[in-house]
Amino acid sequence: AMAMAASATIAGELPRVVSKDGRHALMVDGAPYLILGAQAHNSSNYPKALPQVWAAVADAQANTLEIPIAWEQVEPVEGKFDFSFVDTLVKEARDKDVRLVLLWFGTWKNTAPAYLPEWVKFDNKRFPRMVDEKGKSSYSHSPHAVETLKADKRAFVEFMKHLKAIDGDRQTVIMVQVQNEVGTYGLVRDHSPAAQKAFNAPVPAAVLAKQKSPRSSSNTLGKRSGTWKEVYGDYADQYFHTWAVANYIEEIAKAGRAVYDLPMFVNNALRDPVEPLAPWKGNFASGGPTYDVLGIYEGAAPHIDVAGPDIYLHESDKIAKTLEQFHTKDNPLFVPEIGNSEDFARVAYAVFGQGGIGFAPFGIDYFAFSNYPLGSKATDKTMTEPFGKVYGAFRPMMREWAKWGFEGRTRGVFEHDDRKPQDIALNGWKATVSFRQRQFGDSMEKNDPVEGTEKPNGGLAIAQIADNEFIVVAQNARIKFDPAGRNAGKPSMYARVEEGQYANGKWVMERVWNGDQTDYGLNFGVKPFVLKIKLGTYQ
Ligand code: N0T
Repeated sequence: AMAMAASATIAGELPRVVSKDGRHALMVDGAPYLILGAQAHNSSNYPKALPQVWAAVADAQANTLEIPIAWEQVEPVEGKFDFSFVDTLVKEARDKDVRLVLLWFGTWKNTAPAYLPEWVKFDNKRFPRMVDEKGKSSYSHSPHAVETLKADKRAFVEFMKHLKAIDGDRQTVIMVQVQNEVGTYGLVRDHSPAAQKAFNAPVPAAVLAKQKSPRSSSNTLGKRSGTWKEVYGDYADQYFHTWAVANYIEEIAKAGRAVYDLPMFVNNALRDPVEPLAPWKGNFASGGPTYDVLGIYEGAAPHIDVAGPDIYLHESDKIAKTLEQFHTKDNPLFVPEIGNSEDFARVAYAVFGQGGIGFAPFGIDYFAFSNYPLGSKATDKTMTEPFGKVYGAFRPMMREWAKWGFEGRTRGVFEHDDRKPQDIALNGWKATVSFRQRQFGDSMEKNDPVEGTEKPNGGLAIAQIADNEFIVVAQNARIKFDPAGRNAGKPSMYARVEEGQYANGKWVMERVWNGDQTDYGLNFGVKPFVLKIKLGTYQ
């Protein structure tokens, strides 16, 4: 009955992000949905580019495509709108049975004004850029500029109106990203007269309610209300700029949702996730939704449901830390971008296992443009294949998985650079996940490493679907179970291990694993698959 309920969807219900007990779900057609995502390249928002995008999306087995819609493209002449690309895109997505997440490239794209229509780009009087203490222009537009906000908002509202008109009955488009990687490099905040005035005004109550002041020796004032400087000390410039950008985004998101109420999110070009927190010193884009200021976005931008990390850091400790930092009781874990090189594929197990709502490698697109060194050197099937393997295993049960995640039944790990085993605490059981193991035999042979495990590429996600029952999907990993908690100290063994898959909400068994296949733990090789495991204890 549980499985049936998971697949019972209601077409026509608007997608929304729901939260309960610190867990989150993206509801699509009335039921939790897992974004097995893929993001197209930055210049693939034209009809002629789409065939190469769809081919890559299909090979990656993605169920959702993230793709830009640029302000320059929809309003090339002020007040004249052209949504013909959106029409083509939505039609083709329906034909391919792929959902869409649209990325609004407006005032800021990677902090910069590159996607502004020409009539905005060069009219600094009407659409001013930020200025430093000496009045020198930054490259990046000011979040305090009334006319820029008005113009961006108008274009965005037209876009949302159009979406509602063509897709309001069907929701091919399930989410919208407002701007892309906002913030500013090289200048902590605007110093225009309007900005100065706001900087010396009291911090808005909505921000105070959500954003604590970091306690440190460099930040001694720490008042609970007052001006930005009084409340946030040495962090005031960054926090103020963050509020200004968040506020600008909120105005746009709110106006867009008033016309068509789709979930909306922002993405972040990360600051270093592991170095000790310190005031901005040119080391990241000030004003973006970095992990340390998610409270400002929550307070200032209630029409934004999620802030997601764009992960291009290859070090496993930094990736793990980032997943923690962007997963809070107020912020669902959603990875809107991650590099498209093979090493990132295993991170999907952690994101899906940790209750994340989605994951999307960047550059899943056969346009001959390599994203190396952020991502893969390859632009062909060798690039999409590692993601296709993972998505292929999750896809038939993505509705079940998303529901289990929302219920708090799932856990997930990815292999770290140290290759060490990782424990997973379950209800009544402890699982140990180890890597570089042979399928048959007990310990890793030092001089005989397992082929295909030269670099870390293991991952495992587990769902506890009953007291002693689990669904496990994994690659390049071994899992073993020991009794714990209510079962602690009892001898145990497998009651039954089935390989199979979900189909239309029902588990379909393909074979029972036993003998050599279970004697040394349950071993997953290079191709992911799904096991349903029942454990038992005796006296
Ligand atoms: C991303 C993408 C695209 C380890 C880069 C990443 C996308 C944007 N920016 O291909 O431009 O539109 O959101 C910034 C990565 C910063 C460097 C990290 C060093």
